[in-house]
Amino acid sequence: MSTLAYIGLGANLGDAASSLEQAAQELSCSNGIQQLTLSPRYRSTPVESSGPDYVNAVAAVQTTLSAKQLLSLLLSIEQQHGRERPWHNAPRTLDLDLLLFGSATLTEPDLIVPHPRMHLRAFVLRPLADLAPDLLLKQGDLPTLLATCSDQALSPL
Ligand code: PH2
Ligand code: MG
Ligand code: MG
Repeated sequence: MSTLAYIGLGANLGDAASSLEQAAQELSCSNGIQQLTLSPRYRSTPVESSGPDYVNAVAAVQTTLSAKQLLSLLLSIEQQHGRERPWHNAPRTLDLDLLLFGSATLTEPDLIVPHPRMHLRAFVLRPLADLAPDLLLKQGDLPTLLATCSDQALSPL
């Protein structure tokens, strides 16, 4: 069985734009990933975070992995890119967040899906809307949610 999942990509240390490209490439070549579409990339001001501007994008993947297996894969790719976690929301070389996994809702200590803050973040909603303009989240449609975070600076890269 194959599931359509959405993954948020972000980085604000090192060559963030190429880290995102490489991570998408690595993900698309991984076992259990059948298809990957990467959104356009955006530059965004840190939201409840610090350091340089971020580069953000979203990937849509078709996967035969379980949500847990996909999460492990994302963490291993972050590790390969030297991800460190010195404090909460610290600047990072690569962040890969599982946003949506089909229509699943999961509440586990290490994995909450849909991502609990995705509806509040323009750097997720904007690239997600590029891939899936008609997507409906529990909190509303993407244009309406985007309008509520129009104060978050975001520009096409
Ligand atoms: N990620 C965060 C916190 N804040 N801000 C921007 N602009 N982009 C991010 O990817 C981001 C953030 C937590 O993962
Ligand atoms: Mg994140
Ligand atoms: Mg993360």
